[in-house]
Amino acid sequence: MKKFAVPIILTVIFGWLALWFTQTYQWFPMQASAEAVPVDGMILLSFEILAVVAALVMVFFVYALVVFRRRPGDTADGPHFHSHNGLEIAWTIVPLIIVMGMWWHGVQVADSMGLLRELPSDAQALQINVTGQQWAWSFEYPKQAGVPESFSSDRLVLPVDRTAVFSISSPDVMHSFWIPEMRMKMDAIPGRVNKMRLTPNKAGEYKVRCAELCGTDHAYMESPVQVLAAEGFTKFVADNDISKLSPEERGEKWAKTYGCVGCHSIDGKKMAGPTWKDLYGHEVELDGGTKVKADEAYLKTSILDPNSQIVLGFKPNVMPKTFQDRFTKDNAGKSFDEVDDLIAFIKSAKVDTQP
Ligand code: HEC
Ligand SMILES: [Cu+2]
Repeated sequence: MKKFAVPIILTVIFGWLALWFTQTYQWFPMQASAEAVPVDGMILLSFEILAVVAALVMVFFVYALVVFRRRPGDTADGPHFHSHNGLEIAWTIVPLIIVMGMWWHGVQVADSMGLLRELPSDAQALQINVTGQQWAWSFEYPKQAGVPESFSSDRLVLPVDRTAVFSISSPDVMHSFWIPEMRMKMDAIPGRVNKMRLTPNKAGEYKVRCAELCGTDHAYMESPVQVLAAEGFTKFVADNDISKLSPEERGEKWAKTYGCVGCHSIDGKKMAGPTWKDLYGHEVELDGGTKVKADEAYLKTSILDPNSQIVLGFKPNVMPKTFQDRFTKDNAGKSFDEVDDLIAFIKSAKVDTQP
């Protein structure tokens, strides 16, 4: 036993140092949701266990390298050892128990967040439909307590301390909905709706990011998140009352909520799609050489049937072909036409008068 005294003392010292570092270092961004606490607890617990295991392995490893190194002139074989059954059983059973414990803890946390089975629905919870598409997020607030009329937004605004249930989907490829400060992350998968619940508990400004590589502009696929006190949220709902907007203002809103702005600029910048600046009333050169005038009819066809005319220098099948369906589905019983509104907005992206 005496020959193990030094490595054991070293292990205790280094294990303690590693543990101290793990607990002192700021690993995480701020905690802005109730879920952040158990998530961080789980990560920290595994870091702590890893710190102790790393100290144990590294100390014995370095100790053996140094103390049992071959001395000059020593050409003999080392002494022969037999394995030690007690030790082997111990280092199989102990890690097994630790890993099973971590697994059970993880299962409990996942279940408490409603990831393993559908939780009983919470009447107070705010329901929000999230769409991730190439390369923008949009948020639809269906009619419910506190939301007299459904509306959509390119910003995610949440009341503080009220649970929000997100129904997340995608019309094109896989994306992943993630607000780092709130920890939880959920994939947006075409053809299905994934649910995630979060209770933001700190007012402030955050960002939704896309955490699943989804094409050219994946890195820019982020949207602002605002967590507001209850009055601020009520005001946000009132500001989104569509009946108060002009067609042009509505068009700007659609361009954001339907993610057009992820591919089209109004300031001349070339993105995945052509800019809308100076588009209306001007000639557009199409793939194949024909020229057409960008009048209302042309814009309408471009929006509803994007593949019918491809602008020179751009690719077909980039612009989604699903807008017609989404407009009808989202705004049933509406008194406006999204396409007319969008055209009004595109028309407003005129030449600026600067020299
Ligand atoms: C994923 C990227 C993407 C999104 C999102 C997108 N578009 Fe496009 N759009 C394109 C591309 C690429 C083209 C050029 C190829 C073509 O003509 O189809 C285009 C072409 C157009 C044109 C013709 C432009 C011109 O210069 O002649 C219009 C108008 C248009 N889009 C409107 C919209 C509207 C309105 C939306 C939102 C409801 C939208 N787009 C969403 C990529 C996109
Ligand atoms: Cu994405």
